[in-house]
Amino acid sequence: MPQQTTIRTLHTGVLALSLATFACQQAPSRNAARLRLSPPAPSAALDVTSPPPDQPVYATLTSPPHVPPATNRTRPARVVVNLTVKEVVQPMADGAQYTFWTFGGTVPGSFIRVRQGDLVEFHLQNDASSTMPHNIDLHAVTGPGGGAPASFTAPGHASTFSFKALSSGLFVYHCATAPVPLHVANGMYGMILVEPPEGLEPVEHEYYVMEGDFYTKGKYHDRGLQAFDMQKGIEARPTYVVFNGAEGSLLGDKALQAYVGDTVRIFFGVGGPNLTSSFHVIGEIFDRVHFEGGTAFQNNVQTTMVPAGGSAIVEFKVQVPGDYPIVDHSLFRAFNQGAVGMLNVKGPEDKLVYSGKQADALAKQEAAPPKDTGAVEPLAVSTLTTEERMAAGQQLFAGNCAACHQATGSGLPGTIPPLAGSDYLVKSGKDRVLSVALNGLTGPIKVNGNGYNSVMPAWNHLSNDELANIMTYVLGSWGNSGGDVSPADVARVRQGGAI
Ligand code: HEC
Ligand SMILES: [Cu+2]
Repeated sequence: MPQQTTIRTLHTGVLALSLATFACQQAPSRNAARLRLSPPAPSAALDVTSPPPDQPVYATLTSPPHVPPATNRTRPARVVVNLTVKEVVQPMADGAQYTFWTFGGTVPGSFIRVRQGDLVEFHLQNDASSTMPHNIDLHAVTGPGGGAPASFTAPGHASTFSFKALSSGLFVYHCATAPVPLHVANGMYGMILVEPPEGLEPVEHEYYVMEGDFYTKGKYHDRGLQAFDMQKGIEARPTYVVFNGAEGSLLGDKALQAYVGDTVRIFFGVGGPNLTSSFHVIGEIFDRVHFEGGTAFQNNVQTTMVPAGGSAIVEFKVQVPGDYPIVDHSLFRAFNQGAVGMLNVKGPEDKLVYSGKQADALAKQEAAPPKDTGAVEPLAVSTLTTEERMAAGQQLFAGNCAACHQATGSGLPGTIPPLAGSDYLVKSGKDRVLSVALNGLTGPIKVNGNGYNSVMPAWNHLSNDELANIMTYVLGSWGNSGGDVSPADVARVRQGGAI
């Protein structure tokens, strides 16, 4: 149960920290080291007439975030692709499942890699357990429907068609069976890379990431199997916006990895069905972006826009170790709908490229009066025990409060009051403490004999449940007096306004 909050906490925590750091720090001379001096190799003449060689090549397909190895071929070949459509129940977020329709069992579907001029022999199988017919429209195909009419396949059947990969580029594929947006909204998309004849420049890491918007009857983080919501889809009001088919698919031990000095190439696509992504890696600059997945590229890009059914190839060298959140820079999607992943860079520091924090002093600040947004949530029936509240609260505290009050509750001398053993907590009582958390706090206060005069932000965007968990954790930790805070307590204080 406490698991439920982990990812959200992770988001808010890592993002808040990274964004703050990102906003405050300058990284001089960043670009200097990044100019690519070598122009891309010239395109070889396209050979569309040579007959396919006798021996077919069987395409290696990979699940996200992995990418098949380079084709390393100097001639076109007949490439056989075997792809099976499967309808599967998988997590959308901690505690929330969804019935995804997939190409190859994953969202996005298996990555396909061929070479310009290849003759691709495509075998689309629809698993016998499927409830629907499906097909495939590959944007790499020149021909009606991108292969859709030729590949319409009932459950338990298989279809075959062939196409010549005439143009190089990174192309989205998707199901185009009616109702098309429903099939796409259920996860039926993936990508095919058509390499130029000279191949792509070798890099240390290639990754496969796609963003998609999902529409469920339940709210974000509602638990259990979630049903598709057609109306939300039509109105483009997604419940989830995620990378690689699930919140957290690129977090924790699933974060993308690189080492200082490596070049990372991300094959990034947007399945949609509705949204355009503002693709960004916090703390990095894309050295090179093949925008829209095409041949031309642009250097030194902060955020690249990728349309639904479109792609981009982004490349960047990593110089500084640390965590780099991968986001849709339409930030509510990153903070509140799941669109955040992580690139973890290991290796030695380079303090000339990035110093880290060099000083921290209190700046004079006009304190804004706390505002009450008047948001009132319906009362959820709470089923958590105090232990579960404590565990969930610890995660939420780490993501929301620990940046200032510290994980140990010690605060920071002179600027942030302690929550550990705070006499202020004892004197104030539950409602007043909840009011502080909901509405924030400004002006001089005394905690354990020490004066503080700073600004504590309001946390009224957190749910009653989340605040109840946090305050139960605060009251029950670090030698504090204990006490169970319920969502109903939070709702009461929220409705009553600041006290
Ligand atoms: C941006 C820094 C910051 C964050 C984040 C923050 N606080 Fe505070 N908090 C403060 C400051 C500063 C004060 C003292 C305000 C003043 O001087 O009037 C304070 C005061 C408090 C107090 C009352 C004083 C005490 O020590 O008992 C409580 C309770 C409290 N915070 C709880 C929380 C909780 C719970 C969270 C997370 C939901 C949180 N704070 C997040 C900065 C922060
Ligand atoms: Cu389909």
